[in-house]
Amino acid sequence: MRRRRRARTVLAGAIVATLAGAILALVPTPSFSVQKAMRVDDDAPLLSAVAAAKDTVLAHRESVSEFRLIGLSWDGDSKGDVSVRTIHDGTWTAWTPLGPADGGPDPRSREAHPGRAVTEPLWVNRADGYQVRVPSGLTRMRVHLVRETGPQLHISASEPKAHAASQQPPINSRDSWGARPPKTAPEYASNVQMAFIHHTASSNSYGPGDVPAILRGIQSYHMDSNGWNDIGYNFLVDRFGGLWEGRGGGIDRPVVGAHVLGFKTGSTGVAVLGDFSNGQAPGPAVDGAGRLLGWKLSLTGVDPTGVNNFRSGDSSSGAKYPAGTVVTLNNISGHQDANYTDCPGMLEGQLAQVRSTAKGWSGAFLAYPAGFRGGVYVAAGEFTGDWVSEVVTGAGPGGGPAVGVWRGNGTPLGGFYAFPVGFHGGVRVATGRVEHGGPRNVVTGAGPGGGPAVEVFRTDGTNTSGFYAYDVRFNAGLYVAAGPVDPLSPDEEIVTGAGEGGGPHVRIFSATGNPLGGFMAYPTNFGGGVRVAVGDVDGDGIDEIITGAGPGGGPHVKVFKLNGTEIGSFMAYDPGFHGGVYVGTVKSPDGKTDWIITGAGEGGGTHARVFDWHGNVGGNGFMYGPPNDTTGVRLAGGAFNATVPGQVVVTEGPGSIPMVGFRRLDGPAFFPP
Ligand SMILES: [Ca+2]
Ligand SMILES: [Ca+2]
Ligand SMILES: [Ca+2]
Repeated sequence: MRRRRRARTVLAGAIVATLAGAILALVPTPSFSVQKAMRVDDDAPLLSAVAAAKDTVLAHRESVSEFRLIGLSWDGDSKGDVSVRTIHDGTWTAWTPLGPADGGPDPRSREAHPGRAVTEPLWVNRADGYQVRVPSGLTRMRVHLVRETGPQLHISASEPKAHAASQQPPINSRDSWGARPPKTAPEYASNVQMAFIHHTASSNSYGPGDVPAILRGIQSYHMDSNGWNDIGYNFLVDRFGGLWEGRGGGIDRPVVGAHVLGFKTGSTGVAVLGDFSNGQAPGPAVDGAGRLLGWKLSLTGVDPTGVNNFRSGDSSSGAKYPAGTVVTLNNISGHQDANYTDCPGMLEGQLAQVRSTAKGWSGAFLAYPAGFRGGVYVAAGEFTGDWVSEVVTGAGPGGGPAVGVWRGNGTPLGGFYAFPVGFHGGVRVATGRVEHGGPRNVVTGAGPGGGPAVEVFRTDGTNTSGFYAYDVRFNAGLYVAAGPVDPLSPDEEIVTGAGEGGGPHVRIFSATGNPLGGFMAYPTNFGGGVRVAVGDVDGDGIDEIITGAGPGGGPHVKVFKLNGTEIGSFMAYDPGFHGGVYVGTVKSPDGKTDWIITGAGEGGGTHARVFDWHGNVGGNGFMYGPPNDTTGVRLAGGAFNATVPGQVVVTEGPGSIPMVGFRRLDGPAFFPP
């Protein structure tokens, strides 16, 4: 046995800094030019009959001061077809229909202004004339022209803000688009339970530098023409994937918007800038909406792929769901799911992708830079004396041997390299009180190419011991677990399982490498490797050793005593699944024993299951990722939040973002304080 000590670099700060930098790099920084405040001018044009179209009248104005956004209003209800075209430098645009502005505040709210119909605003970029076609007989028809006027704005094109230690994506603040303050203080709901996606009537060819002006134009129209308190949407997403704070009041608070009749309280409204009536929303915008909602919904523990029952508060005539109606809606829905509208156009068909992306970003925190796709190994243990578990992560293949120690809310407690910096085979992790008389340790095992090295650390990176678990030539990698499996020694033990390409050899050691036992967990010709966990599954006060077969072997889980006696054996998934199975343990609800938790290996869905040691199903289990996710899932049990029963920390395999999430045994996400 060999003992190795080397200088360890504490990485917590570096990991966080790299993380923030990687996220910020994803969004292009818009270029800003001279910008001015926006104002709505009301025009009352003369109307003339249209020869070719009965019951339609036309208004025509040219050589007016430049305007950037246009909309109409009249007394009474929305009726008939309204369309508009504009002229700039002598060139007319095509006719564009203007739908009713159906995303208003609830009829009885203080923002409602009944008695006047308003169309959606249309962003025209630059125009100096217009024609509108409207049904004849409209009373007090007005054309609203939003113009850049007034004082020049000093817009700070600063980098959008992101929280380094959570998955909050960078969001451009209201200052960055020159928002006007709301007329009165914002209203708040008790929480956010769902999200609605919208599109906006605007060109799909705007540049990044146009976005602040578009937002100011929409805000002016909503405040001055619609009479609302502020811009109606809580967030806006541009076609480049940039995220923008909409309605004021705090991006992480349940600000009541004015975006969907009957359901605005307790929902958040996200508008994608563009008209998707006849085409799909661009990929970066769909991705941006997903990343935004993965974070926003996570603040209240809402599953982005789930459904729930919502009660309409819409008492307006012609409501799709009259007040009091309970409607089952996706937690991320399109505007048209709640109101009579075509919004958000073909983006409605892309909402599955938004939900799926949101789910991927709905974990508690990123353990490594967002672009890292090597997968994350995970363990849990109590390091700080507060009875609340911490999380230990090990980077998967390709990522350098970086280990992180985290509070459940993503605050880093420690970080270090478990092996030489140039090693990229991945780091498997476990926790246990293995160091004689010492604190709880982090135990690491090298992935493929790292030799049979096991290392023992304290959370500050101090390397207290290390040894080779197998023959020095063994290079297939190994899995580790730690716990009190041998009652004859005062400290906890380290359990190793040979990796893919090795035999099914499980060994037990003291922290200094003193061998205490070993056995073959599967037939000796099985070369798929053995994942290991420990837990007292039979309640005798001594931990058993749980094994999960690696790839090629079927999802075979076994339970052993220290001396190799097999006391349990079952298939965790369909026997035809050969992607391997990860194992862990979690306290059973009565607290008397540990249950076995399993995660499907790579190639499988993110299916987590719960068993007792006989293989009886002990809980519902859950799918962690979206249905089409085949990265597999790794997990460890712990006590991360005193108010939540049966808790696991979850990560995914190669191909997924390096997110750490938390689930109850019956599936719902939760977020440690
Ligand atoms: Ca703790
Ligand atoms: Ca012991
Ligand atoms: Ca036991």
